[in-house]
Amino acid sequence: MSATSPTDPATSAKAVSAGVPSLDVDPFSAEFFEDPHRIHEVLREAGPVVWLNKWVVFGIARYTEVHAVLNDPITFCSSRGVGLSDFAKEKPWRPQSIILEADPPAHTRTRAVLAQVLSPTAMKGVREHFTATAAAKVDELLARGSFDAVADLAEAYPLSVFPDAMGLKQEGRENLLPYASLVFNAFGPPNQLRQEAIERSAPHQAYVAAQCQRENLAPGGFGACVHARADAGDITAEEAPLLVRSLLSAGLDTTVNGIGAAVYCLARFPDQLARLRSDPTLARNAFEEAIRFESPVQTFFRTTTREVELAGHHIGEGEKVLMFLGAANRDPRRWENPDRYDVTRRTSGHVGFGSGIHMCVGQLLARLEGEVMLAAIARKVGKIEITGPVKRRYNNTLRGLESLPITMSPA
Ligand code: OVV
Repeated sequence: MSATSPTDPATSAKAVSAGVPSLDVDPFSAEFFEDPHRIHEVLREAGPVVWLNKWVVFGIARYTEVHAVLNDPITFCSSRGVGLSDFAKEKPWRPQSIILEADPPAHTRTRAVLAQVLSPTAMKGVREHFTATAAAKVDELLARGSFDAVADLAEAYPLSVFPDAMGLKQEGRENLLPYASLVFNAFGPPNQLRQEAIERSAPHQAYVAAQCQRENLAPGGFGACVHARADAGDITAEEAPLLVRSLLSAGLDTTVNGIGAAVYCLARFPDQLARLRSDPTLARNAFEEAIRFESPVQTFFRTTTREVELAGHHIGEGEKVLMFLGAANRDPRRWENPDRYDVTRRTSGHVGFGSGIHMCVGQLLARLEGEVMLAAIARKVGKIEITGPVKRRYNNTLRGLESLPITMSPA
């Protein structure tokens, strides 16, 4: 694959005028999903800003620029969508998210509501149950010995705690992962992954829309908590179901892929499992490092609201900028030995949860799930061995596995 190449003059004019190197790589292709790291390096080395011919957008893969764009949300807005599609030019595939796809001041109010629903105090209320459920899951899996770490652990554990914590009824929960997969595929370009997901989306969308209604959310759950904020006057009764929808969109598949990343790391780096076992208090940092190392959320876009200089390059108004979070999280300009999974690394500053005003509002819930699962593994598991073919799952935004056959032996 060539790093740079002559390009179609119609699509490259903006890049040429910006003096930006243009590349033909497709970051939403199976080839890229199978091995993003080599091409991430090509993207970083080509320059601080690149032009991606395939999708006619700017790209940034270095830590400094990704961090800068995330922290200038007025210039690099979210309200025109954080996928490839520009909502100023195309109708969104579903009603726009009122938190993810919003800018200040509208965003400030909805963000405050979800931040309160997912606050440290709210985490205290579920921590004990999440911890006991993780311990029981690891005991069950140790008794089985050999299993699929994706279906039986990375999916099974969040599915055993998150839908209950939301207050969802039992019926229809099989729609949750397909719906989330659809949402994250839909941020990508109009490739087969996105188009097929949207074609099959009607039953999943109908399920989620119904579960967002107040009467379908059990008292005490996160869903009911969102609706309670409408009573308090913080949001309108019409906004509450849309914020519940954000929790159902972003709250499950992300932690599935985060926990999956952590188990895959511990399986590949036995010395790091040994270090974690020697000090289970490292569990929370071991999870954070897995988020940096694998970056379960690989990419988001922003749209420029004005002409802007980025690393000396001119970008016009209304341009999509693709941020490679996974590449920034392994940028050797920022990280020492970036390709090493190190449970004792100082992980702060990684952009796996984003940065700035849109930084993951559910990060405490994600970290709680990751920490208690890795703490249970640290205390109970002696060895993790990969025992069969590792299969990757393809998604336009999420990085993770379809299958990870492992054998876990007790400590
Ligand atoms: C962070 C995220 C991902 C997907 C969906 C949403 C948010 C939402 O607000 O719906």
